[in-house]
Amino acid sequence: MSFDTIIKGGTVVTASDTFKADIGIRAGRIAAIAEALDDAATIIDAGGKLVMPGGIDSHVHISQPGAPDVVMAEDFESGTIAAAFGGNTTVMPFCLQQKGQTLREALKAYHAEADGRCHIDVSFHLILTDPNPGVLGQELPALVEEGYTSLKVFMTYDDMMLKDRELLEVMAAARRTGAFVMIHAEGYDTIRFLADALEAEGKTAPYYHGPSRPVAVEREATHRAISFAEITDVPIMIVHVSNRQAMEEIERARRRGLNISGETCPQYLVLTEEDMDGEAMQGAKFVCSPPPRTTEDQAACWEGLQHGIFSVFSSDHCPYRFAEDGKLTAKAHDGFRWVPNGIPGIETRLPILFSEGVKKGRISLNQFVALTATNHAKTYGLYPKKGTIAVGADADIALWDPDIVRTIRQTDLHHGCDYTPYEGLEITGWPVLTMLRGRVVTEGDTLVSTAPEGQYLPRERSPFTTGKQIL
Ligand code: DUC
Ligand code: ZN
Ligand code: ZN
Repeated sequence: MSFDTIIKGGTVVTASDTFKADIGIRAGRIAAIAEALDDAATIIDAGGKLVMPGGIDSHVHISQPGAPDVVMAEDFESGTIAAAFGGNTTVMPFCLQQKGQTLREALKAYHAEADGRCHIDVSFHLILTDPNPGVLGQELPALVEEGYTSLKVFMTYDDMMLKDRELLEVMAAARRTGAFVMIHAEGYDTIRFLADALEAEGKTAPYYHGPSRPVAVEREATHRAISFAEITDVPIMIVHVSNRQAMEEIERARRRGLNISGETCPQYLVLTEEDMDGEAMQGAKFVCSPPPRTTEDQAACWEGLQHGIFSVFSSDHCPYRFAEDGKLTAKAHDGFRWVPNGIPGIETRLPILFSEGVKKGRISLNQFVALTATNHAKTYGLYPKKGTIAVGADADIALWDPDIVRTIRQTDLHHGCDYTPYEGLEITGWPVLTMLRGRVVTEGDTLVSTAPEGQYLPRERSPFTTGKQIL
């Protein structure tokens, strides 16, 4: 039996097992896993390496329109290249419906940006900002059938927030259609109330972004979202959870038998509120929402990852340059509330979790794979085509050197942003080769992929919505 490629002599890691094996790849898929395979056009020596499913980052923002004077520092070409260098083979950006737009108009614009430019596979979640009867009654059911099976809603931001009644209507529509709902849980009015008070006291520096969105703001919104999910009987994912109290809301809801999932991100493991304090607007480099918290909240997020309260670990890559078209607009100098929310992380998500998690003994290798690939594929309807190493799965694979020591430096990264909030962080373990459907995309510091081979992935409904729960 001959193969296009054999990955030879590595240690294969899945969400459940770790074992020595060769992997035979044919026509872009894994065709065999065995003790020893021979006979292939290409043999890749994986001796001393970990052979893991390519990462799936189910929470990234790419080419997302924002305020008129602000430009997102990433397009689909740079974003998917950076993701590949960071060991990923699929990313799931959001397609933002702007107020007054139909979902189809928003999708048309995003596909025009993405199609033909991606170096790894891509699939869109929808962001609903205008859930009118046409959107919920006609567009959404049709789009779910076409494979746009997840959506995000916001409980804050002037141009995105939904009122409580609208959140309930979206959840009810999700129940009818089988769409899976992701929630940005921070309360609009609580933030406005606190931000107004801080501004009145002249507290306008980026540091005050944190005090304007304290833990109670996130906890209250998380509790409200979970209550709405209970009332409408839908499973939901609380995204980018930053602290113990919000995590405990999810834990309590689960104990009551509710189907509530949670996600956390690198910024809540290695950054704190102190990072937003700095001279000359430096703190703006760390402004994201929810904001980074305390070391105690970091410990809580680790517990959430260890105990399965958080089933997915995503980057929430949302990059803006430290420049006039990003973090430093004229208005941003006037006050923290105008600093664009979001930080880059698409390339550093996996190394940070590997180094801080696996290498420091906080999580196992198998938990690493589950949290960064398998659970994303399962949750969002891509499994078993994506997210695992198994016969028949796409040959989306990352080879890792588990012992290489590197320091995160902006100058070494490939993302479109001009800084990294993780500058100087020492990392042990880094992906050294990323393969998409059997073709090498990146190797070491080299972009091997010359033409963008990434495909758009329509998805099945989440098993959370169909009752076939598999996590
Ligand atoms: N929410 C996100 O998911 N990303 C960046 C900013 C935000 O508020
Ligand atoms: Zn959000
Ligand atoms: Zn996000």
